[in-house]
Amino acid sequence: VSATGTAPFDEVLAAGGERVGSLMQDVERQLGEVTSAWGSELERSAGSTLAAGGKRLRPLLVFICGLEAGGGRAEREALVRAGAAVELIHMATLVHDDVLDSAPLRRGSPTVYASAGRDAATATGDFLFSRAFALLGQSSDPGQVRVLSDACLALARGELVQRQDAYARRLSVERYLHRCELKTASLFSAACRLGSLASGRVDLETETLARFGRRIGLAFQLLDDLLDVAGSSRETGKRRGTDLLDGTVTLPLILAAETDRELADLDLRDVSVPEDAERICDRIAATGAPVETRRRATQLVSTAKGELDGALDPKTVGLLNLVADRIVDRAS
Ligand code: GRG
Repeated sequence: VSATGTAPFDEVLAAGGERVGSLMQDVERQLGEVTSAWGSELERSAGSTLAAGGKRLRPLLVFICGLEAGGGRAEREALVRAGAAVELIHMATLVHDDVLDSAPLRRGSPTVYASAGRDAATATGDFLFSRAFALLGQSSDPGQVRVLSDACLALARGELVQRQDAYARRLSVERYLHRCELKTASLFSAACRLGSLASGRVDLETETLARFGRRIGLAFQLLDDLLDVAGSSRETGKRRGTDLLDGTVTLPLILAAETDRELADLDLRDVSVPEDAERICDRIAATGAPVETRRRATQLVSTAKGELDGALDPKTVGLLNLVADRIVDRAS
């Protein structure tokens, strides 16, 4: 299993043509301005988070779902603000998540937590979060702010559910999926919804796009959890088994515990060093759980794609299908 970096989505970018490409460039500029205008201390902490890159998948979804928007300056600016706002929220959650997990590495580089400390990292996440809303607040549509704040509520709830379920001995698949919906699918769905709203699509299309985002977001999290168990550190930027060390129970472990007695009796509190976590990853990999996790993610993706057919213009459908396929490829 490998996570092949940003390259798969570069292909989507190329297929999106000049318009999507230039919107993505504008987002990078907008993200750069967010930190550079606010003092050297912050530029150092938040700037490093920005410089570490990332796939920029959520703004890409905003722009694909916003393809119908007019080409005028106001429409472009509204789309770029929405794309940057979604990415800023995503980055805020990563910075906060790394504080909560005391994580040393993110995207192959030291986390803000590791380089600047807990307090500075918490403040950096708060800053990124606030800038997202300041940007989106410039939009004339209060509905967009509501979409983003609903997604943020879901993200925070997802984190709380994850804390509540940490080290759980028996976690149901339903409870796990509920957490993934909240902590990941909600922001994918919001990205699609924001692009759709900015381009003035009718409600039916917006709902179709939001559902698509939710399904591929859920698949994305399942595969992300699979990569934590079965991905190579060279490609994920971190060691295998970090979730196990944090006490986070994910689908590969839940499914593996159905057939492996030792895993069923496992208490994650006893897993305290990376070597132990990697040994458990090997044990999970020896069951059918990774294949079943991938099967479920692939199923979600094909349902998501199936619902687009005939519901939207062919160009949007083609690009969204490509995003969906590349999400699956990332962990194959
Ligand atoms: C700041 C609103 C707010 C809430 C904080 C910490 C927290 C509550 C929520 C955690 C949410 C979280 C970290 C979900 C994981 C989502 C995920 C799969 C991240 C990885 O996304 P990629 O692979 O990252 O798109 P890159 O690095 O490519 O940008």
